Amino acid sequence: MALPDFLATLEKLLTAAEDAFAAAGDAPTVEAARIEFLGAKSGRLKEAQKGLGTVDKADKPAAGKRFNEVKEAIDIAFQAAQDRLEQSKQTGGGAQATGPLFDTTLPGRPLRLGHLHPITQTIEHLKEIMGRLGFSAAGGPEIEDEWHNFQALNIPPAHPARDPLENFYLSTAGVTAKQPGTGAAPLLLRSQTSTVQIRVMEKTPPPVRIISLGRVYRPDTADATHYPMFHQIEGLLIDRHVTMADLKSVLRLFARSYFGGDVHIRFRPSFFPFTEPSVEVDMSWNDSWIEMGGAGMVDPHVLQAVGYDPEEVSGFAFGLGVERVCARRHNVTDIREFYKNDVRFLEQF
Ligand code: FA5
Repeated sequence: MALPDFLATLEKLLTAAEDAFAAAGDAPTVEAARIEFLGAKSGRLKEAQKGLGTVDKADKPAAGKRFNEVKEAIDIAFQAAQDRLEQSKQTGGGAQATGPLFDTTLPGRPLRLGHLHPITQTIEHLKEIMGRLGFSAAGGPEIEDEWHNFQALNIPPAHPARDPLENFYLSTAGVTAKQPGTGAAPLLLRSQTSTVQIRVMEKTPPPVRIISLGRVYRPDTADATHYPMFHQIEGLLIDRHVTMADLKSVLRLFARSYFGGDVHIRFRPSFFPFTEPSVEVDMSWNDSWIEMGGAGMVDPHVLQAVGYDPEEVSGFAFGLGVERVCARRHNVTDIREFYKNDVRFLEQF
């Protein structure tokens, strides 16, 4: 068969099939049209396919392509007829109408209201408590440079805390993460909110009395008390004649306000490069002790790094884990629960 004749046959077939499926108003008519055009044994499309075998070899690709297009178009027309029937059945337009699907007499469904995440609620609560003690909130970036995350905090280049395995260093355009201390200026996701101490002191002359609450990042394996992204509350007070007694008083007041009167607080000797002396802060509530964070008197090297005179002023700083504080208060035994996004857990707060 010549190509033009074959193509003309296909066009006629397509028009007839589309008309038949468009006109079919019920299931038996659609089925009859399906058998007529798409029937596997003697459907008209099958017949047309036989003609394809008689087209000249050189014209076969063009003929085959159009055949496939026509086949697809007829399939679509059939599918559209079926969908139309199904829809009319559901909206009551068809033979098997069962009444309106939407019952306007039913009461409305109540909207579910969300609420703040427990960690956000805790952050707001901690800000409010510390605000009453005269601390105002300050912030800093989560992507930090080594000066604010380490150097100004008296953590020298060779210090193990700067190890790439202990931090999330970033590689950005123009700044390459390199082995710390090799002269490049890498950026990293801040590993502690103590960075904000530096940023505030660089800009503000003493006295300073701030807290900073925010996200920090460490490549820690997640377990019941660790998560690679967590939140810290940092406190910093710089003034004349500040002592460890002030630190302990503030932390005790803070703990009492957050947990209630029956909380106990204890300091264990510790080490942080940016405080001297340094302590770990544990809190006990409902008979068990838990490490909440670190604290200490700001090291004179840090005061010097931001241009303060250590002979004139002194101060204390502390950094507590927000997830741990929140978990302790609400008897959550695994901080990973905060980040599973399980509504059954979250809606309890
Ligand atoms: C620090 O981060 C110091 N910057 C704290 C500090 C501030 C000391 C000011 C002195 C002066 P540390 O690494 O211990 O310290 O972390 C503080 C607290 O953060 C921990 O006690 C714990 O409550 C919490 N924390 C640490 N790592 C994780 C983690 N992976 N997941 C959840 N909480 C964590």
